[in-house]
Amino acid sequence: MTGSRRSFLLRTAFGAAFGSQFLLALGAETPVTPPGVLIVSTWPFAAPGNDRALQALLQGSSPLDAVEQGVRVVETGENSGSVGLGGIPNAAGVVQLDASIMEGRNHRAGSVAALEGFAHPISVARRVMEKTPHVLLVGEGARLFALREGFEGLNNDGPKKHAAWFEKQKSQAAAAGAQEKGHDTITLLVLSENGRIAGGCSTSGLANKLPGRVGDSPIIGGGLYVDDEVGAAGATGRGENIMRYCGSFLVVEYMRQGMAPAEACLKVVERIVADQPDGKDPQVNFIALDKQGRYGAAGSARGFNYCVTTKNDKTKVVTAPAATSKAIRSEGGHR
Ligand code: SD4
Repeated sequence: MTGSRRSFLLRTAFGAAFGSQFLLALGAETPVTPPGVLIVSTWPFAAPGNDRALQALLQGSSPLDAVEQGVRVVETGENSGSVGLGGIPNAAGVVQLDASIMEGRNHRAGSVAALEGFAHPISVARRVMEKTPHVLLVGEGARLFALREGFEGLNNDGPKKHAAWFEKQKSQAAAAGAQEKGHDTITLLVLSENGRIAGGCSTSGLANKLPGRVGDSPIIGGGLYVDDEVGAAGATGRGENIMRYCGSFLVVEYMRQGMAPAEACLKVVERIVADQPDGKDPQVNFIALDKQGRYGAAGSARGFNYCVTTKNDKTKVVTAPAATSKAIRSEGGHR
């Protein structure tokens, strides 16, 4: 069955059973009343970030400022998943953070990966975008750049812990693979009244990951993609299963072909699910908005909730539809 046919059937079935309110809750076809201000983000813990981003937009800030301010709130917030100060250590016991930021008007983007010793990787990512000719800085280079730019550092005992971990590995048969215990990412997308779009992403990634492991979040097109001509998309979940499909870029490209955000997210999730040889849940989730002010999301399993804010509505938590493919044997999200 094609994605659009499946989504048509889903819409018809849900519509008949629950009426149009439920369709709205799924972020289906209804655009926000123009002129649109729309903020969409991953997971309920992002709600304070949406509120901050809305406040910034209403005060006349750019979508890029709104994204940065919104993500920063979550990077310092309590119960913010594995974001910013809540970052979960890697196998060496060191927190390494990934983040990206992107503007849809001109496709400017900045990222940092495996950054140690800073609470706000989103701001360092923005500085990479604005102050360097590069898009992505990693590891020690990113850390030195952040220091040079005057960002306030946290206590960083990473080098000592890394050395101890690598020493220990030598006496063991093989380096341990990344053991996942829990992880969360904030991805926050903003559409402003004048139709400009921006997005940001921030996380420590997988718990107990190998030192130096980089997830999808700082990879433009993987964890985030923004294009004012179309819309924006972002991801959360197992980064390896997001970036090897260029997941967020693919969502935006499906929207460019005419799909609504909800349909485009589901289409990408279904493609990834169908490609898993072991039939296991790939743990991928996407959110998206388009320039008409529509939004949507989808997850490879049940349990993915996201936040939506408009100018007139308070931030609400919406449940994303899950993939329907038989390839998934277990359900329950990845948290
Ligand atoms: C990563 N995608 O580093 C991130 C983790 C995440 O919800 O989103 N968890 O793979």
